[in-house]
Amino acid sequence: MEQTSNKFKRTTVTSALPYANGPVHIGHLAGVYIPADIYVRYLRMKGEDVVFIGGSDEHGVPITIKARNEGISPQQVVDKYHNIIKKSFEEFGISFDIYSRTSSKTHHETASEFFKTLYDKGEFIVKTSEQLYDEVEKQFLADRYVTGTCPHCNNDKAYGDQCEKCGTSLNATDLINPRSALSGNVPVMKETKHWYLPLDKYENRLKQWILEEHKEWKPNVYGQCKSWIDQGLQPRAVTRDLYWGVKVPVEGAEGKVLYVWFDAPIGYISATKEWAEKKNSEFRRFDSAQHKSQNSEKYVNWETYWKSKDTRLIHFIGKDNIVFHCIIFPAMLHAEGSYILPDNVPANEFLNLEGDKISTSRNWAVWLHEYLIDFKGKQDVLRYVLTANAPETKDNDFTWKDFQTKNNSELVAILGNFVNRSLVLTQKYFDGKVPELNDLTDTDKQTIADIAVFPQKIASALDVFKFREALSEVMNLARLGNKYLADSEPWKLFATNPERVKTILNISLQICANLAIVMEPFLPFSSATLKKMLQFDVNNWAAAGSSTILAPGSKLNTGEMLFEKIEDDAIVAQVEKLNNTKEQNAMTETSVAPAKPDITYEDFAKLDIRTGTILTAERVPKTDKLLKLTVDTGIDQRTVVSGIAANYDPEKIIGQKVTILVNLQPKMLRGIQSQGMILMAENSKGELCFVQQEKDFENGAMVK
Ligand code: B3M
Ligand code: ZN
Repeated sequence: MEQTSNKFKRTTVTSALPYANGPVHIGHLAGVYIPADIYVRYLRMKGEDVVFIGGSDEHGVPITIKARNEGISPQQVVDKYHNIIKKSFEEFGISFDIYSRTSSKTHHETASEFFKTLYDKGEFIVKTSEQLYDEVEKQFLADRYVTGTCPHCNNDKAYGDQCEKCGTSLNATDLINPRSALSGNVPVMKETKHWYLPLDKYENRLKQWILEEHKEWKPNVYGQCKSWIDQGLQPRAVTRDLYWGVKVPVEGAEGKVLYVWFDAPIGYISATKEWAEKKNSEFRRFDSAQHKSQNSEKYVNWETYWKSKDTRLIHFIGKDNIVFHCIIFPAMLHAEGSYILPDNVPANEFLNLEGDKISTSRNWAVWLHEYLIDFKGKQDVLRYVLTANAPETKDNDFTWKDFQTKNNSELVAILGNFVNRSLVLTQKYFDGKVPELNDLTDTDKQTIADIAVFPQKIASALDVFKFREALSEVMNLARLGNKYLADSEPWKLFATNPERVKTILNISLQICANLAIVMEPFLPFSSATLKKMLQFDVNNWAAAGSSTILAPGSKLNTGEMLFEKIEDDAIVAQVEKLNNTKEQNAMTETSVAPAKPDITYEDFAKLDIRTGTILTAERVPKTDKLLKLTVDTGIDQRTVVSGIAANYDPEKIIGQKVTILVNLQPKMLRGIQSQGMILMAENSKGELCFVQQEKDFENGAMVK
């Protein structure tokens, strides 16, 4: 058995436990589950000892709120979504060794014991504080149970922990006009007692461990950790006044449960226990059926996967979970004392959808279970697009147009086309049998040498969690195949030199076999189809790189296609679905448009915005909306076509002070060249107003 490195004998891979208050969407897949699955499949192909843990996060306030809104119990909510999520992961080929859930008995026991251990060791501090309380419902209000007006954007439906309009995180006490989401009553302040994990006490250890010993972590992860640590760590409450969750197992804690972020990561441990139990009971059943003694070697012990120094622990998560996995959970494990800490936490940034933040509550998402129906059998297309576009170093955008392009011009035109040509030609010339290899030309030799280096190139990228790069190398191997075929033109040679064609097709088919192996972690369904076409069954990374995988004379299975073109109507249907969502949201949402994804300062600094004055204005003939303006920008006097005619009469805005973007690429509008854009504010009713200056500055002053 090969080893990860000298230091490690096995790997425990966890993927964030999705909240069971909604289905899984493409953001989850791109950020967490696809990279985790690629990584695990790759390790398995290398023969490594790896366990892949997943499960539903079934506690927390959002679940109780959903239950209340729908008039069902929290258990009914989590049952419903756990089943949808689990089934869609299975169909999508996320190859968990176990997909568990935090409402399981094992989990309740495990989380409870964990708390008890820390409690008995005296690791917690107890504090009494004042929290918002609903006197009608006789209940303390978690932040999510308080709504009110956001002090930043005036959204009157902000939650006590966050405003979903402007994205600011809040404390319930920040809200203007706070109300209980339960009764609508104004809450009062009341004393309550909670247990805190003193993160400050572990600060030095965490600092040393992350900032000194894990400089290799991804910059986005390392940077977030550093900023948390630099700000100084504070004790964190790990209990809540709530009825839904793992009961706090000590005296004087009636009516309290463990904070969901305390119990959820312990869910990884509980799931590992369940996996080991299940595996061992299968072994036991097998051994007793065979009348064998219970051979200890193959039996697994969950503790090895969490406590052995030669185990490597890796958490796949999204960026909003970094602090919990890099600071709080490690602090818990450290305080407990017998656990290893994660070796790496390759967190991803966010994936946006058609330019907007993905949002479960606003239904702005591509849901996995729906995709699996709308694009039946096309799991690998989504796996491909989300990996090629993975938000590894920055937020990225998913668009349906790009999905179609990546399928049609990459999967179909490069990978599928190469495989198809190799098989069709072999069918045509050699009755679908792998031809033998004859004398090699220099090009053949070079191609064989090139094939040999791909597995290592792909592996080096995977080893450092660069999944996009690894996938692009897989495609480069297909490109190599296409180029080899195109350059050697076997179709022109067959009449005069069939022996030469045998060699060319043998090498092409060996490239196909190599592709079938190295694409398995990324595109497991297509890899299986390709192996069936090539009639071989090797799932071993070490076999890749060879140019003698397929034996001459062996029969191929033609007639199948790896990928098919996606037509416009399928894409139009998806875009329409999103447009419907947008319309529905516009009807229910008040005033403010949702926040756009973050940009960098560099992005902003590219804009050259100036103060200016409108010198002339006239209607553009045959349009309702357009005015042709001459604007003095301080730099020059120029023509700008502006869509404000519905709101402003041309005569009335001559002399108007404006703010103008001057370095927008000129554009022809109704035969007039427009140079720049006047900045306008638009409210929810579609009314416009000028963005004005408070003082009368000269034209050309820069807006920064
Ligand atoms: N359920 C948050 C999330 O889905 C949370 C992750 C738990 S991982 C232990 O983003
Ligand atoms: Zn806000």
